[in-house]
Amino acid sequence: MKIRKISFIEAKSPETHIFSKFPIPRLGCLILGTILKEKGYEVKVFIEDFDSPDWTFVENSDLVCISTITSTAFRAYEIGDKLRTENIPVVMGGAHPSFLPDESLRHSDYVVRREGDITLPELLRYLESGNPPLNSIPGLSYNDKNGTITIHNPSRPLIEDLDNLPEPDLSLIPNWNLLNLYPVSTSRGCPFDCSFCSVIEMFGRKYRFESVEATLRKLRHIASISKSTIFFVDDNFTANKKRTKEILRQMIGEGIKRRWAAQARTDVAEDIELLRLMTDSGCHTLHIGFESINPKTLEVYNKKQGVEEIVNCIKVVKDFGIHLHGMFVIGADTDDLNTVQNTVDFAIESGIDTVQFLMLTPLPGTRFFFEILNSKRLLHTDWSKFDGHHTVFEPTLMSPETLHLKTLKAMAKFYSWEYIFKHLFKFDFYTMVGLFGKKAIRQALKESRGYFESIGIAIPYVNK
Ligand code: B12
Ligand code: SF4
Repeated sequence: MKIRKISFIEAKSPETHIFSKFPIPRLGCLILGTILKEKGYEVKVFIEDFDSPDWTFVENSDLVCISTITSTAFRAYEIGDKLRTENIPVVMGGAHPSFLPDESLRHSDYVVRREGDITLPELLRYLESGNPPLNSIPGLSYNDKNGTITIHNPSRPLIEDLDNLPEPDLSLIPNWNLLNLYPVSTSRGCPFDCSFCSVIEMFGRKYRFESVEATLRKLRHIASISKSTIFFVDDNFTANKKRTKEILRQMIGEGIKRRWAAQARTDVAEDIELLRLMTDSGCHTLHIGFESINPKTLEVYNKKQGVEEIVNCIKVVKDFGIHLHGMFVIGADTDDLNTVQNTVDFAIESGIDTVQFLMLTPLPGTRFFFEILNSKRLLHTDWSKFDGHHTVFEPTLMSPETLHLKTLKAMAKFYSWEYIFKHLFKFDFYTMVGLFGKKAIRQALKESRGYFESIGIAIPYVNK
């Protein structure tokens, strides 16, 4: 089979989330698209959250590659089903197909499990020349010729040297320069092991990072082509502080002073030199998974961080003038109604700039998923609701409706009019997040009754 044109689609969720208005592509489609472009294919990447795909290009492609997480899986399947009726081969990858490949294979021809950087080019070689044979490609799942037996080839070891990967070419996305945030990845994996997180199963607990020089090469290039805020999508940008400091020192030294944001843990507050370098190099916001202010829940999550560290982190980071986006996950078996209320009161009092109160979600591939499955507490498998904004399992100390409504109301309490007015004079990206957050929560509250009715739970009332 001759392959020339390839489309990548990052499927979108039918539901809105706090960042819906400010889409950031995941880097999967972009890295894979760049690898294939460098091999001479004509590639386009469509991020549905950002813009609707050019269906003429897609339907004239020789191969369509779809990336999906759990909440976007049904949309990915809808696209896969449609294209396969047009006899276009479909490959799926990402966090959801990696853990439920049998399900994804009902809507695609091939599933690439976990990292696709080597597996996908090998699959292309097979499709074009029959070599290497399908059964020798690690990390690949597919159905046999009759479509009766599903074959899962052994897993592929994770990539050792990230420096061998190309810089993702954002221009593969039509109108890419309209994106507010420019995603950059400098590492993969996370040394921690939180019970609800799928990153470790996907990318491993070994923290793999590219060399300082490779990161700097990317940053120099980005600085020359885009003015957008850089968002380091690494799960923990400061897991190796010595390396992070070196990157920041060089950014400052070379004058690559850009506004940037990153994900980190509370331990950033223990390193004043690091925080100083962050401020001096343009750090605007740190996204930190505080997860809970209930000490028992932090233990259940295996977060390896205490409430004192959270309190200290907020104070120290804010003293450095860095904005904080705090992420909290509510609904552990140790959480009750008071936890929800205490969490929002804490977030307001502590001065965190923006928050996400996510409902604990059993994501396929995680320890928590198996725990909920085995204890038969999963309410349904409508994956579109596995987005942290819906309760999809039976909590222990609250009803599902209580967890759902009270968490949404906690978000509404945080993004109050008082909050909006306080931030209005800045009118920056985070004011916009606040404004949009308020609107999205109101909508989510409105839809709550319909959601619970659809799963056979009647809720008596939903007030504003
Ligand atoms: C940046 C980010 C965001 C951004 C942008 C999200 C977006 N466009 O979806 C923001 C902050 C908005 C966000 C929001 C959410 N996120 Co988020 N996010 C990430 C993060 C940190 C980095 C993504 C990234 O670029 N990774 C690096 C690239 C290289 O990895 P990749 O895209 O997965 O691609 C590799 C493989 O998966 C595979 N692959 C991927 N696609 C394909 C396709 C084909 C055809 C092939 C062959 C291979 C392949 O090959 C790639 C290269 O090796 C990940 C964690 C992580 N480490 O991935 C979480 C992560 C993706 N998010 C997650 C979640 C749950 C969410 C939310 C639902 C909740 C929330 N946190 O608010 C929302 C939903 C957003 C939506 N799309 O609807 C989960 C998803 C797990 C799951 N099973 O669903 C993750 C894995 C984090 C976690 N803790 O578990 N997120
Ligand atoms: S939640 Fe964060 S710290 Fe915990 S395992 Fe996942 S990426 Fe690592």
